[in-house]
Amino acid sequence: MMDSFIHFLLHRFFVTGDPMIYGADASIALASIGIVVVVTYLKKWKWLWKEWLTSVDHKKIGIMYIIAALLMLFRGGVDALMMRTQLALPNMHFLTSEHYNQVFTTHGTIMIIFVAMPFIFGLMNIAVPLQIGARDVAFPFLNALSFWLFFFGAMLFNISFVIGGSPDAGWSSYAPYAELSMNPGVGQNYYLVGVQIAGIGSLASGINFLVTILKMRAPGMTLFKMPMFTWSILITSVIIIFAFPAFTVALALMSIDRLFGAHFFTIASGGSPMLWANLFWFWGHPEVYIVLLPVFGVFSEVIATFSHKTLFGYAVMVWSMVAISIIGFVTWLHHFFTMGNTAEVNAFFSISTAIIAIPTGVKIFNWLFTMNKGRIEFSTAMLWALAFIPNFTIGGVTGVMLALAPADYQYHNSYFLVAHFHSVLIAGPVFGIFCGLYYWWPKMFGYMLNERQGKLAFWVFMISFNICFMPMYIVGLLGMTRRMYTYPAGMGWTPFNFIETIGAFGMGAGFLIIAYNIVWSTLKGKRDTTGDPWNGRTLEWSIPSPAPEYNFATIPTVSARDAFAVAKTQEDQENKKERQLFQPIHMPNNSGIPIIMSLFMFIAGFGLVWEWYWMVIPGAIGIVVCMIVRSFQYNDHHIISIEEIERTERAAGRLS
Ligand code: HEM
Ligand SMILES: [Cu+2]
Repeated sequence: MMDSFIHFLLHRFFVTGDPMIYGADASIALASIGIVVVVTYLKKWKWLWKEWLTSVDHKKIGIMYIIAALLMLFRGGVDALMMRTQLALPNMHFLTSEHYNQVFTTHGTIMIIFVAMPFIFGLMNIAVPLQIGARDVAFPFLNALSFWLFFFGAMLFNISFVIGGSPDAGWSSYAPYAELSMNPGVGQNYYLVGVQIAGIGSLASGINFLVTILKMRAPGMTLFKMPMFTWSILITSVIIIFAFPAFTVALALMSIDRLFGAHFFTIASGGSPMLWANLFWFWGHPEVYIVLLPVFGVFSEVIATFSHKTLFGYAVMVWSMVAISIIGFVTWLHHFFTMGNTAEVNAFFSISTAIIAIPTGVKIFNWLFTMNKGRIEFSTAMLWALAFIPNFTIGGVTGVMLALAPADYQYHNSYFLVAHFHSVLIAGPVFGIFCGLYYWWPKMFGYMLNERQGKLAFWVFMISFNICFMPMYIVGLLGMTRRMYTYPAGMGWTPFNFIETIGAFGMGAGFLIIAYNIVWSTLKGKRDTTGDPWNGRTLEWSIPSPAPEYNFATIPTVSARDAFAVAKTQEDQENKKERQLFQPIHMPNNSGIPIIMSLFMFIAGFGLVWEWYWMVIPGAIGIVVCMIVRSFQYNDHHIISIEEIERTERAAGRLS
């Protein structure tokens, strides 16, 4: 009994045998102990619980998303560097083939679902309510629940590499590779359950932000007076609501296959692996726009602000995003042109994919015209936005090349594809996220990130990005395929691979400079006392930095686009400094239920992964109990008095 238990622990439960895993075990243990010791020493547990872990404030939730995403970016980046080390030279023995499969799977999944998504959710949490003159999102409690579901989903996915083993069927998790017969063990279960839990949170966020933007705008802010970032989030929310259910269903069906012996995606008993491919990409392609449209919004704000001009072609920008979101739902099949569709079907999806380039190109011209004759200020945020344009265009053009179905038979699953999707995913979401971070950082924390360090990080990262990915296009055309753990010498690939690895480590260095910049600026950064460090155009810059709990002491009335830019010129003319009339403000109470309920989700999820139903049942009961408790909480608001508002506004220099 005891023997078999120990055997289970050493051979199935803990991942053993690899020195890198022991290193990871030790660093996870040390980091956890370190955090507990520091928080206990500083007596900060209560503060952490009351101010952060139970917060329903969109600004704090946004910050927590961004911290989590930065940590996940570190993990995904370490995965990337491990792959690039293995591929630097032919016949390397740094990773085994099994380990390499796990690393590209966790890298892809983490980068898309646990890095790009939470960064986007972070930025939208921080900026959208402030841009529309609201005091919070429509459903603050649900917003906290979304965050914690994302967080515990990510944790569940991440522990796989020390407990039980990582998934290894690729981020796209195709059947039959991902099915039980070919993929025994718990790794793939971690993918299915971890991503599912996070996905429920994402779907809830989509609903939350759709309602927030439709119902909570300040008086006078019609849809066509909204800032472009808010527009991008409105459209993204609609895409989330239509796309995520397909993924939810696909993950659930594959879980049923693996855990309960069904055959939805296996040929046995009449299942179909193509059903997985279709459901996955029906979510997966729109997902690309879910992480891309928001950064189009960020770039629009940043380019207008630092060109000191209003955005060129506002309505065209909006309609092109609407077009992208609709066409984005009829292109999914371009991910499997080579999997046996008829020529007619391939032709349809080839054309629809190429058509998407039109509205995207239109937006590029709008940004260029916005800068035309503008007084351009080369801040760090603006540099990221400027670099996005050429780098992203390269990804767009190579995407159109891949969209040509007959040609795709040549490029498909080669490094040309790997280079293409990193061109769009890095020059788009990653540049956009860094751009948004430098832009909104003062609004989030009340101090600026150092601009000199920021520019250094920008140049290091941007140049290294090109060193890393440009050779991949060539080596792909020379025949090197993706998901290949090693290659022989004499293929003509070695110099390209070596250069790519140098670029990858350069990108790692760029990221470390950003991390350094964050730490340095937290200690010594310039304070933003004005609330408007960039001479901003939208409402978030009209309130103090960081914004008070209630955001707006009085809800603004909006009469034009670029509401704050317009208000600033009028104030100058009339020079009015009249005393504002405050009203008491209702704000939602903090709640421990989102984090506790998500923890139960984690417990139930862990039980499902291991098929331990004695663990699933208490987890499920806990979830239901949380729901019942919540439904009896009638008094979930508190009131901020006029005196307190006056005190806060005076401290921020807004009242004399
Ligand atoms: C330092 C930056 C990065 C480097 C050096 C890098 C490198 C790589 C490499 C070497 C592969 C595996 C190629 C293969 O064997 O098939 C890969 C796959 C992938 N990467 Fe990255 N990557 C980086 C950043 C990103 C980012 C930011 C994203 C998304 C936002 C991303 C998404 C993906 C995806 C989805 C895959 C496919 C995984 C699969 O085949 O299942 N990567 N990356
Ligand atoms: Cu696609």
